[in-house]
Amino acid sequence: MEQRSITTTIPSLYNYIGGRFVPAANGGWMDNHNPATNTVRARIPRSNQADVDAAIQAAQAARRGPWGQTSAEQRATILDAIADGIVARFEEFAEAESADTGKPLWLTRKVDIPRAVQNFRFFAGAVRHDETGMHQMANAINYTVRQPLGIVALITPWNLPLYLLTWKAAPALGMGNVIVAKPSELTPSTATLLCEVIEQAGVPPGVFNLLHGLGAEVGAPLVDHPGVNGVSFTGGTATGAMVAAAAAPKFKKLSLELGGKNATIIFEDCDFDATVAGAARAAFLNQGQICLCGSRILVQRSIMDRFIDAFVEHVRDLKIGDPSQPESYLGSLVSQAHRDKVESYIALAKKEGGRILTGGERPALAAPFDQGAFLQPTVVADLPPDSQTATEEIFGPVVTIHPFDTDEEAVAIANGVRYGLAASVWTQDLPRAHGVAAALDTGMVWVNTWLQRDLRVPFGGMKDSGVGREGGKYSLDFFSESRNVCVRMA
Ligand code: TXE
Repeated sequence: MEQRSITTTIPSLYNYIGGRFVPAANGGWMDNHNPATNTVRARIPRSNQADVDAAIQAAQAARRGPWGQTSAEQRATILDAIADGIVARFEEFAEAESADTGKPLWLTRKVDIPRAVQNFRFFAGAVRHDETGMHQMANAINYTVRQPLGIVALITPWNLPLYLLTWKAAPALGMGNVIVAKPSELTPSTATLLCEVIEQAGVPPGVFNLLHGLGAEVGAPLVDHPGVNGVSFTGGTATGAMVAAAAAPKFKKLSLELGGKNATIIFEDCDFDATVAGAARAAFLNQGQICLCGSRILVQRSIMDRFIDAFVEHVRDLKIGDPSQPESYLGSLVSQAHRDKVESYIALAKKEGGRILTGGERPALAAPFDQGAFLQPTVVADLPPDSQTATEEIFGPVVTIHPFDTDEEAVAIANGVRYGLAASVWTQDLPRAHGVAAALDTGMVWVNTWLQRDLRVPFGGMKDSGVGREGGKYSLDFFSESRNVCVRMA
């Protein structure tokens, strides 16, 4: 029986285990805040090991049930039904995502929620059209079959909550796995709504389970649980290292999408106005809280002064404030604690000799947003490219600008960090673009564009930005085990 009784005036969100919405076994709760107003908007279960055990038990039962007998076509039909279910409640999802994160409502309407829908539709198609190999020998044939990986743990962050959860859940379900998902404790709402949609789309109980709570109390025991066969994690690099340390000795399949310190490389022959706008979008979309954000802008010295003037003017025009207003390009950061962290980097930048060209302060906003975690888009110049500010992931609306003279110098600065997620190159010289793209130690390179996504392409990073690739067939590979069968013919 559903346990949905509300005992306080604050709405309660629940775990979803074995098809039932339930509180944490120990009865613990924690608050969920709207960071734009610093008010409590809901409470969530503060789950722990006991809830992980219950979710894994439910998942194991579901694995043995009818889900294990479904065809790819049946699962693809369910993915399409989930997409339809999100569309039917689009506005509810968009508003919940904006309230949990503080990001503008126009952004959740334009990017977060449409992309979640697209994830399910895309992987429905990918699963329908998936092919496996056949390798013929003189006297035998080999054929490859896929089977589900089993029970997969999906651990996701707060910056693109539904977008990233569905990026993993869609291919995991499509390949026939059962799931225990753990969204960020800061952004629990859309994941909970997704459980309702998934249930209505006909996913059997126990196939998709959701646990709320803190990383250390529920994420860590989930990764560690012997019943979990694979872990797909997106989050900070330090957390990713802990996840890898727990999962590797148990030989769990692991996909890690971690942090970035991505370079926007601007050459003197770029299309100037488009580049200024592109660099600003790459720096400040989602308040700079995207692992792909271009947080270091490298500019060829011959156009440095012109670029800085135009860029700073562009950034000063970006409006910040009430996330429900369409003119607010930036909303609030995800939490007061995260704003404190970002502000500590602005202080560090000054200490390291940086010059704040614009921003650096909290904006003056009317109530209730004066209580929110807002921070002006901030541009810093004059820092050495190897300074701490210019090499560590800040994950907020702060960008540093650095000059370079030659292509080789640009590549050396771009590669001179521990991360290797993405870069963008802005030039009208195609051979130069190809040459620079080839020399960059990053999993993704955009040329004259940024965050232009085709869901078929490999997504992931090099160096400390992660292990493995997701997207298209890479996701289908991750969420399955391939078995080769060799049949002797004569
Ligand atoms: O993320 P965490 P945090 C970066 C960004 C940010 C920093 C820290 O620089 O400032 O990471 O952010 C769960 N075992 N990115 O602390 O902790 C946690 O509950 C298992 C980049 O908010 O990495 C959440 O569900 N799980 C990034 C998820 O991990 C654990 C997006 C991610 O949280 C765990 C977010 C543990 N021991 C932050 N500890 C990106 N790549 O896009 C925590 N979690």
